[in-house]
Amino acid sequence: MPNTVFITGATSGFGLACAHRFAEQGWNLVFTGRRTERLQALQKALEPRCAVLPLTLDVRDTDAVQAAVTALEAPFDKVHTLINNAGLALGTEPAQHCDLEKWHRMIDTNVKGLTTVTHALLPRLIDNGAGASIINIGSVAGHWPYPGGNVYCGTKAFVEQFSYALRGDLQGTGVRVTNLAPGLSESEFTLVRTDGNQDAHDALYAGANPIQPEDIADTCWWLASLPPHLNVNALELMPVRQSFSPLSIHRE
Ligand code: NDP
Ligand code: 8X3
Repeated sequence: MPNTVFITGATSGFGLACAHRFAEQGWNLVFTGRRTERLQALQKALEPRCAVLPLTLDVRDTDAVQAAVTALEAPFDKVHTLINNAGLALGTEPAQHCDLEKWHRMIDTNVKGLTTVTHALLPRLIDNGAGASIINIGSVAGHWPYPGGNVYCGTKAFVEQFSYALRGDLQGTGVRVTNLAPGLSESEFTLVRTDGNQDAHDALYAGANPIQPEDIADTCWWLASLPPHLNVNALELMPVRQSFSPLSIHRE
């Protein structure tokens, strides 16, 4: 019986690429997102190759997440890998000019949504035992703060620390946990962050040879298919053209 992967946020970017990557390997797929038409298109593209279950789901809706996980039936009931990917950044303004509603939306999605999905799926992952994996999509923003990152950086720092603590709790169950922290990656991320500003998207990625969603999908596949005695605790990836900058000093 093929393994099952549960991917949140599979309507674009990393999650979509992961769906294709795991389908190529013949895994059963449960994939989620809010945009039903995109989930249906993905189902159509993958179905001949593997068993798929598209779920229109907002990870902020706790009841809906719990109900969807409770309702999982064979061949999707045993979940071998969870890719906690659904997430977003909203805005690049300094904290003092930010919209509180956007801050709350990031926390509700990146922190509460991710923990809700994890909580719901833990019993099934533990049931699977050795070799099961939780891959949490953190970010370089989780430990490299930058101006305008404010709450987004905070949510990804949560993902990192939650991943380590979860790993501690899961000691003895065989379930692995990884904080996968990508840097600059080309997806719909910047369009979402800037309210659909195509110029901002184009300017950010121009000439930077950024990470592509397929790179992250390959990495997730590598993590999920490692021998069951190995756990990658943390993995930070950047494009070669992205690096560090000096600390800033304000002088009077
Ligand atoms: P995309 O915007 O391309 O994809 C985001 C996905 O998350 C979409 O499928 C979207 O689906 C889903 N999503 C967002 N909000 C919700 C919600 N409330 N409920 C369910 N699904 C939701 O961006 P990326 O692929 O780049 O981002 C994926 C993850 O990677 C995010 O967690 C992001 O923070 C992280 N990341 C991104 C980096 C980058 O530079 N791009 C770098 C490091 C980390 P839908 O809108 O249909 O609900
Ligand atoms: C996305 C990467 O540097 O834009 O998580 O915050 S960054």
